[in-house]
Amino acid sequence: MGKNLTRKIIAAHLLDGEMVAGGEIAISIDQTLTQDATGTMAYLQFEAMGVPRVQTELSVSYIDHNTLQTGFENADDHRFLQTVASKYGIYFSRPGNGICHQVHLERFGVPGKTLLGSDSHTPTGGGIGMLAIGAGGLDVAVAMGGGPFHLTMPKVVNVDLQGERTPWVSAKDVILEVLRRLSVKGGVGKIIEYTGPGVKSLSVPERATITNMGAELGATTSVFPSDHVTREFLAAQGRGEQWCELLPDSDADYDEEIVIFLNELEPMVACPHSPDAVKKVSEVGEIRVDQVAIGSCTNSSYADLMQVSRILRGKHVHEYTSLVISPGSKQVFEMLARNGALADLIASGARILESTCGPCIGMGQSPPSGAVSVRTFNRNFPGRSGTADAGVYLAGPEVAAAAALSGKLVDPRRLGEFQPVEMPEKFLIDDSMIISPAADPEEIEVVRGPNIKPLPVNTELPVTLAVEVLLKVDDNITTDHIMPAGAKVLPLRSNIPAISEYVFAAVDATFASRAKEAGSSIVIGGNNYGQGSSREHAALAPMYLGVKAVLVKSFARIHRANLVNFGILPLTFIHEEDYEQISQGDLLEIEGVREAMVKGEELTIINRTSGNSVKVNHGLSPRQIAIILDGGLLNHTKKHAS
Ligand code: MIC
Ligand code: SF4
Repeated sequence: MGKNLTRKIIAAHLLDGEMVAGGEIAISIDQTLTQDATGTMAYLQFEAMGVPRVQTELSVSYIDHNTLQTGFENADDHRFLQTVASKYGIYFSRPGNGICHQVHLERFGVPGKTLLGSDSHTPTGGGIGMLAIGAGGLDVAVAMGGGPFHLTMPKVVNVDLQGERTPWVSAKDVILEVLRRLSVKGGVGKIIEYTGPGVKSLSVPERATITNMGAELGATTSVFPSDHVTREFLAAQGRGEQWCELLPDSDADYDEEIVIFLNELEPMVACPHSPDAVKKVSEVGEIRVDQVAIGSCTNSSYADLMQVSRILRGKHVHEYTSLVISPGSKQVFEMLARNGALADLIASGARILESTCGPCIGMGQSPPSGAVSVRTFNRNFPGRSGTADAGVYLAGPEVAAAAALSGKLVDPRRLGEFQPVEMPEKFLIDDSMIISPAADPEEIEVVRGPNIKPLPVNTELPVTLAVEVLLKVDDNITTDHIMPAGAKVLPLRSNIPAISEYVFAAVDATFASRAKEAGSSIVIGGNNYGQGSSREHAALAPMYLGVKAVLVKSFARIHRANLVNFGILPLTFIHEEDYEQISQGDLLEIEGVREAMVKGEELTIINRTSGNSVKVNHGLSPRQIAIILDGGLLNHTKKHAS
């Protein structure tokens, strides 16, 4: 049997382990990216490693999340990030230059390279044939220092795209169909590889929409081949020489296979409050829409926004619907401005925002109470928009534009003849907002504002773990539940003591104070615990509050890795029904936990409140066990360095 593309790229970067699904492997990382909401912590960790310059082929630091400057905090963090980048050999993409994933695709992505990013949507780079993986900031810091990235060797799923889309069916509908079939946990432990004759009908930004939202499947990443479409995209970005062909072997072997007949797809939406609650627009019915938001790293490319401007040209946004548009990058924004499309958008009544994440992460534009908001984004978790009782529908740009015009959710096929947007032969190339690192790094002083507090570190795992159950939650808890974002909380990303006050705030406002009182605690959860973002604050802040372990039915990949990195023991029930045996407030104990882990013995939790006992698993590799015993990766590295 031949090799699939995923295994080819992994094999070319394999440093340790065997490529057998389920086992731990280590790969080398060619490129890294960070963004400002996770970057401050990542660079504080990098600085602590004492490496004078990044060891990667390319590292880029983007400012795109925390751009509402309602106080000094975000602006101070930007200054820290710019000086750190300059000193340590990192390119710095200034605020205004665009969303990290969109800009990276345009200006830096190279087929066949590995990219590790401190953002869960790093797999956007899979659209250009990269093996692009999201991780916690500490893992990215290690990669910048030249260290390997450890991951569980995933299964490879082939999504075979057959046929061609009919008019008004977008790339978003393709990934919504995959989400409908696989669910938000269907991709855990898997890489999704797209093949088949339908691939060539998708442009690179359309492929990137699909790989971007593979994050919502919980997949390790998603990847497209690098073909003539990729070559043309790179040439149009003035980077034709960076192209190489990358295809799976014709008889490639896959662990699983799915076939999608593109011609059978219809315009779709993901209904509140989960990206896998997918329905055809025609099934949902013509519900009133209060807000439409177009943008984000999923759907704000040049062609996306050109299509929107064509739909809106000469018409007006409905009187009770607010339309906001945030272009994905300065390149997109400037091209729209120069070709007149921006004027059409403005004339239609659209509210134009800067090229950043903006409303996607609750940085402004929260919808009104009880509103319906149609967004071209990738996540519609409860409360993420900033309005607790708003219902967010995820859709492609065509559905969003149609809703903005009619004030209702309508099938865009009603709009008449579909005019596809041609990809430009040459994109507008101007990298003046990307600052190169300093030639004389010793002259650069890293500037730290008062918002940047030192990184807290954990203590070693105790001999016996005795903890109070602080909170018991259900399935599919997101990192937005654990560590909310939004305009109020995001400026505290560099200040763990302050941000920890918001842990689980929307689930249980007493969590932080009860955690501090309890001293040592545990959280109990259901399946797919920690889905969503890569934010290590969802581990770091609970750690600061004394959370020692998390016991769930199953974990999402990045969050579990973050728990290990910060020394929180990730446990799963051996028998899922034992979830019922534990209640909030119970006192739990694992006697001799350290010794049992070293000896590879089964772990038993004794419930001191009910008298029951429950068998649990940690599933950690020997490397991870050593990290947990030392109280996290920073302690572990320090201990071994001395
Ligand atoms: C998100 O979409 O949730 C974010 C904000 O981009 C996060 C990163 C963060 O929390 O800073 C992500 O996806 O990793
Ligand atoms: Fe930014 Fe939203 Fe993309 Fe996260 S998902 S990187 S917040 S645009």
